[in-house]
Amino acid sequence: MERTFLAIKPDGVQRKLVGEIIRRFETKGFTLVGLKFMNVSRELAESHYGVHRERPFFGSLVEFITSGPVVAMVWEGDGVIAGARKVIGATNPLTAEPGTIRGDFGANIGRNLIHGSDAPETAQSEIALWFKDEELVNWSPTIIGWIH
Ligand code: FUP
Repeated sequence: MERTFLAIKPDGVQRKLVGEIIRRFETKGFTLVGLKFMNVSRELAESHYGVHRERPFFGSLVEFITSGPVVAMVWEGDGVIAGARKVIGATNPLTAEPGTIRGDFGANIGRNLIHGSDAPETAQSEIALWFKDEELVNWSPTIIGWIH
């Protein structure tokens, strides 16, 4: 079963959107397998956004993600990597479709509420970066098998 890494960023936490955001993935039918509320070290932030190291916004991105606590999560489900990105919406909340998290609640590309892995390779490396194996819960809600 596919897994992805999602993180509610400091703006989502400060705006009290944690419950609303988690609800959207739950009601979609994805399964929560890892969750922690944490401050992000500069080292973790720089590794997580390493691909953007040369971009002009790298400094402010690291500053922002370390500015307050985040909700780090691992979710599981068929097609969850692309599916969660659909629920999240486009990177820029101003162009994100209504009905998506960023489209409904965001107004600024630098404050776009949530991160979601963009491909199987990044999902795997981000899960390993943010979570230890023993922090992930192997379980299935589909005992009677009607979702998947
Ligand atoms: P996404 O995968 O949608 O989170 O977007 P990216 O990986 O392309 O960008 C990572 C973060 O960098 C975004 F969440 C917001 C920030 N960013 C900017 O601040 N300015 C930009 O021009 C592009 C991205």
